Amino acid sequence: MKTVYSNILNSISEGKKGLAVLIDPDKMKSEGLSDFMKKLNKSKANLIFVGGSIVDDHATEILVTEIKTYTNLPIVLFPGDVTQLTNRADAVLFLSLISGNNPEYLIGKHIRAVSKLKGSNLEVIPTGYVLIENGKETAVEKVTKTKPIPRLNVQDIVDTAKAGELLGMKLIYLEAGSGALHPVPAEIISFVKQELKIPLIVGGGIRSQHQLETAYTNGADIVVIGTAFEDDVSFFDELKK
Ligand code: 1GP
Repeated sequence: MKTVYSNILNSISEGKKGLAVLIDPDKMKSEGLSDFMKKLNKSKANLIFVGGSIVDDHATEILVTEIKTYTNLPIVLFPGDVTQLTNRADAVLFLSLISGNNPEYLIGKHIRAVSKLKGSNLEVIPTGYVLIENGKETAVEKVTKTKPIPRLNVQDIVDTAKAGELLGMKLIYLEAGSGALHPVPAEIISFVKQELKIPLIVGGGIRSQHQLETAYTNGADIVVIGTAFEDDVSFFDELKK
């Protein structure tokens, strides 16, 4: 059953905020997964994103299969490349990097994904991915060879997100980048949210309960956190159910 997107919409209509834990197959070691998942299961997290900028072939499939043995939470691929697609997950964010001008990440990789998605049960969720400057160069920037939108260019960011919605995307993801020095500023989240009718995801550099709440109160429907949990698994304790 392809229910990930409809569940996101239902949660929003019930006034519930989402928390997605991002697990990078390149960084998560198999021996640490059991403890990590125990903590995750006791936390408020309601989605698991799996992906990274640079991931070995098959590492995603192996990790997703292992994660499934610990949880029933939906597993959503957040792929940096076509090689990360696996049928074992529930859904995939079909990301188009609309803040950049690299055709490979706007449409190129998507074309190559089609043959892999044919006959697959993955729920495909078209997502406009908007990279915002955070104070340092991030992996996304290096890998995609695109520049983030400067954080002071608020109108550009708002218009980019809105253009994604008008193109028919079902989610907008405002990304400061993994391990960002500064998360997406509150006012940017707020201005983007005011323009959008589709759900808004915010991620990158969120390391505290306060930053999480700030993103929520300014309009994020789902917040994505990866690095803070990787660095210190006890952060889950602050976000218990
Ligand atoms: C990165 O938005 C995600 O793509 C999460 O970022 O690792 O900084 O939490 P962090």
